[in-house]
Amino acid sequence: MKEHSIEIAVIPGDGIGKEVVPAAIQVLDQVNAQFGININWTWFDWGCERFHACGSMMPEDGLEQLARFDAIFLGAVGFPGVPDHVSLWGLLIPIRRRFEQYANVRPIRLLKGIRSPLRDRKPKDIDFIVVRENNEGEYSEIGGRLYTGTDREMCMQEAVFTRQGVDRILRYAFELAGTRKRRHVTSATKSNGIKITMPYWDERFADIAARYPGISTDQYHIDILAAHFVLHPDWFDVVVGSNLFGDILSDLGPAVAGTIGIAPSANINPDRTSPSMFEPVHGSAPDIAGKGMANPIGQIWSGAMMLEFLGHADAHDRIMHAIEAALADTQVLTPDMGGRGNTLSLAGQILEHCRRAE
Ligand code: GGG
Repeated sequence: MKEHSIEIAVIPGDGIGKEVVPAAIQVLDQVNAQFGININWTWFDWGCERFHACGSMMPEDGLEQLARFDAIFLGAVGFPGVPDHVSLWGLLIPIRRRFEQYANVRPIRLLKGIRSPLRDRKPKDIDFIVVRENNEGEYSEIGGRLYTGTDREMCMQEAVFTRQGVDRILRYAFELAGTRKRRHVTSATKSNGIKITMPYWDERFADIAARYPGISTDQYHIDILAAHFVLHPDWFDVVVGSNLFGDILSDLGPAVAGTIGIAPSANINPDRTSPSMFEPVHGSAPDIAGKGMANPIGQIWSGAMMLEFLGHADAHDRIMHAIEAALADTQVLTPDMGGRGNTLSLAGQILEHCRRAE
């Protein structure tokens, strides 16, 4: 009987996405073969080049095409020549929304072998997860412009916080904290300045927290929270924030852990009613695209998260061990980590460590 295959949609997208995705898939294929995981990759050339050729980032029925897959493996979106809001709202955001990938899970760890810009910080000091609300909040389509081109020109955009949307992301954060040693959730707020939606967020946070008595909590306004990420990264375990706050914190977090180049993310549909999507936190990095020097770890780690989500925790662990082992070899580190290696040499070293682990 033919073994069941896992169907993955691959969208390398733009810029360095086209470099790190194939490098990551080489590693994943190696590990899949070791664990008998049968993955069938289907590639989609959607992105800014397609936009220039056809006028849209993906075909009209793109979301319908993706719906049949078990997961989506995405590289990066955006390139000069297409306005960023056009590329993002033409591909990444519709996928997150249509498939109710409401939990954007972004682990932050100082890996052994990477130097943090924070003096004296060690791997044990930086190990937390940002849980970003991924379907509503400040990323809204409600608003518009009036009197364009006149001196009365105006624009406005409404943030949207629904009871269902806020409660489900908070519950997700508390459930996740319940699986971790420290069992602590921090809420990112700004209820002093943003006087309607953020007090509501705080109210829902207090209400949901009361249902998880075994989990400790705190909350900070986003401005001082950003400072604490730098000064006290060891305070954090699970940090939950709105779409915008979570996005900003999940760039800052990896930066204090050495480089955004290693940061992975999972856009999760927790009910598993539609495919979830796995992508590095970093974008398409046009400044280094085409030079072969992008750090492939964010993409590889995202692939490991995908395998874990699909039920293969052992494959995830093997990749993570291989990443950490590869980081011991300073020859292959990419420039963002202070080395002279490149995408292929680093991915190759990770592949080699996966091979040796068999
Ligand atoms: N790796 C996907 C990507 O290109 N992310 C860049 C980005 O700016 N994303 C915006 C967002 O996550 O809201």
